[in-house]
Amino acid sequence: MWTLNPKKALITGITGQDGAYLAEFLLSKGYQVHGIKRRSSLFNTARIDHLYEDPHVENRNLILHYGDLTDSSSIIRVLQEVQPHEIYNLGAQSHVKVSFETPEYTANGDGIGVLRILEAMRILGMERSCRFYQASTSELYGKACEVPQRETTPFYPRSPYGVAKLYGYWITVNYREAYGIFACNGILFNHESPLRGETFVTRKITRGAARIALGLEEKLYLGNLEAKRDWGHARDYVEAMWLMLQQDRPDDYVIATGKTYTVREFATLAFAEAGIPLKWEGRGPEEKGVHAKTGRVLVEVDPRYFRPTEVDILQGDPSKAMRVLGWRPRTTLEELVREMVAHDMEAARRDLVCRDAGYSVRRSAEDVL
Ligand code: NDP
Ligand code: GDR
Repeated sequence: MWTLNPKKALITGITGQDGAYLAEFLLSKGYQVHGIKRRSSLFNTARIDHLYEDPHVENRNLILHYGDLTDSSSIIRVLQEVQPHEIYNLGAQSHVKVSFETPEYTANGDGIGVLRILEAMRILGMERSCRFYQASTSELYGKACEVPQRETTPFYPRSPYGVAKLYGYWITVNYREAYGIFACNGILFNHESPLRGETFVTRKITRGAARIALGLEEKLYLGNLEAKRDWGHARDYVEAMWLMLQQDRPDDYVIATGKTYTVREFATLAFAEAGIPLKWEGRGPEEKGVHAKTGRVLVEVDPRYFRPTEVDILQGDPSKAMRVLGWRPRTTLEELVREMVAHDMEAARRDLVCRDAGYSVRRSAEDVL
């Protein structure tokens, strides 16, 4: 619902998974939501198309601006034009494996990009009028020296992505201390949803399981099955971002479920949910997931998906966020898997109809993720 002088939020990365959930959440709270999107040769707003409003209509609540975190001038221009009360910096090259291929680009967007926004706030004299949220990450813990990880656990990032985000974390703390900006780091552990990018492991698995179940594909290739992650639902996590900016004092918070599972366990749940139960045979790179009844090989390990340096175990301790923000994770892993598999079964059914009608169906152009 549109009101006079609504609170204005600016989201970088609005076209991503979290941007879409956060935009929907803030709109439901009565915000006018502005988003920065990058120019792309294809439409890139699929995740927020349901929120889209005709640009010819006045008093819109969702407004998109072209910009890029690697381009200071665009950041300054959008901030000046919008004069937001809250900025959520979600934009990033967010794929850990890709960051090994594009380390400098990742450092520029994910590290210096944070500085560009904070400097823009200073240049425009917005230190007191605007609050800032930085999308920090459990990847900061990397080779963690304690489990579960909490706000006080030392950082030891294990990828160019993690190192770039380390800069983003500390520049946010520094601008809070140096200039009194209300700036918070949300140290979010992995969070997933049907909107998750298809090359992150959970979505790769739920999509793969659905397509194998319907006969669109034969097999799924994965990397390190031993990696353990603390997986929550993105819908729950965007609420924590907002809560951080509604407090009396700015601070940094771990957001996690407190539980951890291996990639193998996630795959077992997802394939069972898709109606093709798995059992595991062999060890290491020879390990295979076979159909529990027919013995057909459905999952194989391919070392090309291994990372040069891996993060073995992430498990967060969200007790500070629970105590101070009153936040709790609402979705169990089983519920998350069910929702993702149901979504991907539906998408696979659509592809099946197209294939049977003679249209070509895209498999996936990704071969190293
Ligand atoms: P996505 O990869 O789904 O979305 C990233 C968004 O950033 C997209 O909108 C993308 O645009 C945009 N983007 C990328 N590069 C730039 C750039 N140079 N300038 C402007 N925008 C850019 O990530 P998520 O939604 O999953 O994550 C949101 C944020 O939270 C990221 O910063 C991520 O690193 C961080 N994070 C995520 C976690 C998770 O488990 N999901 C956990 C902890 C932190 P386009 O659509 O054009 O590619
Ligand atoms: P992550 O997420 O690196 O934790 O970063 P991802 O889902 O890519 O990997 C999780 C774990 O699964 C292992 N793995 C595979 N990963 C991918 N992508 N593809 C595979 O085939 C595969 N097989 C095994 C990985 O090695 C890893 O251990 C995500 C991103 O959203 C970051 O932006 C965010 O900061 C962190 O979560 C918290």
